Amino acid sequence: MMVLHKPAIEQFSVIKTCKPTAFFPGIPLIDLSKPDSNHLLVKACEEFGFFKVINHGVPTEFITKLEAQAIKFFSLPISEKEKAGPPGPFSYGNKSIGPNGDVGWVEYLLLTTNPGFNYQRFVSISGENPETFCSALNDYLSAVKKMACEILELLADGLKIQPRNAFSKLLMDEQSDSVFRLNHYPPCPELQDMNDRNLIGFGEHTDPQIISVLRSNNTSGLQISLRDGNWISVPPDQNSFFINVGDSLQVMTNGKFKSVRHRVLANSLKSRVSMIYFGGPPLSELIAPLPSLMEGEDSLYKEFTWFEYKKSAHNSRLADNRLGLFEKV
Ligand code: GA4
Repeated sequence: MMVLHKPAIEQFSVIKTCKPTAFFPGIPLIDLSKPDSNHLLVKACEEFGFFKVINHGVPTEFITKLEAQAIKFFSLPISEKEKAGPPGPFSYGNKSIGPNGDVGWVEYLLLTTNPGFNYQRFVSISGENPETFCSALNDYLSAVKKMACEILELLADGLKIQPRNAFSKLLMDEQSDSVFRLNHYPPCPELQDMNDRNLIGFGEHTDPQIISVLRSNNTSGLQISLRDGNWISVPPDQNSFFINVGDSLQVMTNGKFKSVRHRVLANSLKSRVSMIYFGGPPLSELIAPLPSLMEGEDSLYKEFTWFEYKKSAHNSRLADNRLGLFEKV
């Protein structure tokens, strides 16, 4: 019998073509230590739904420690990593994203950040003392959540919303339904011979939550879609955080802020490792425009709880316009 040895990439079903774009120089850069940052944040959320923050207050040590743990985990043999669970909510996943057939050139760990969640099942397999992983995770998550809340409070100031914790209290709530994701995009050497073609690491989508805080190593790949629909490449910066407006914040601002469509392309030579905190509200929270932002206008959206939105999101494909179902016609 003849055996065909196709290169792995050709067997892989997610190759898409698109022209590579040069790094975009115009990503809003917000210095959180500056007094005018609230207005710049509002402008960035209106124009891009995306920005980069510096002077963020998250200790470098917390970032490097967790990244080292993540790299260690992803370096394990696949059989070991798979012990962290089949793809599904809150476990290890490889190539398969979400429950509806989406795939990408990525492997990941997806964890809930709810208090009391037992991380041991995921981390005890790294051969390391699970306490090391857990404490790195907890240190990182509390610092990043604090920064996310600071940003949401500055946004409330910039929008003249009272009380200033109108958004941040949803992340601070004990019942906050937030998620944390560690992504590893392995290098794909075959890409070097494929002019003008790219491999999708994580397909285009918007994040359903309120706000997402992303940190990656110095490997490129992240792209965002501008209002005109053009895709631009975000220059990597391992010392900064990138912030995404999520669908829920779009609704709470009655469309004043737009959630950003983004995706990640695989790199031919370097591994990309990213860590993303998705700040979400409690499941029972009604997601609706804040009255002070309505200025006599009607809500653009039907009323729904975060539970309802999340359920609907989990029935959707990654690239779907999830908010479309909740827009008033
Ligand atoms: C996109 C943002 C987060 O990564 C995520 C993703 C979730 C998943 O991986 O399970 C989803 C996706 C994300 C939205 C649509 C559904 C659900 C995959 C998917 C196809 C964890 C989230 O909250 O929503």
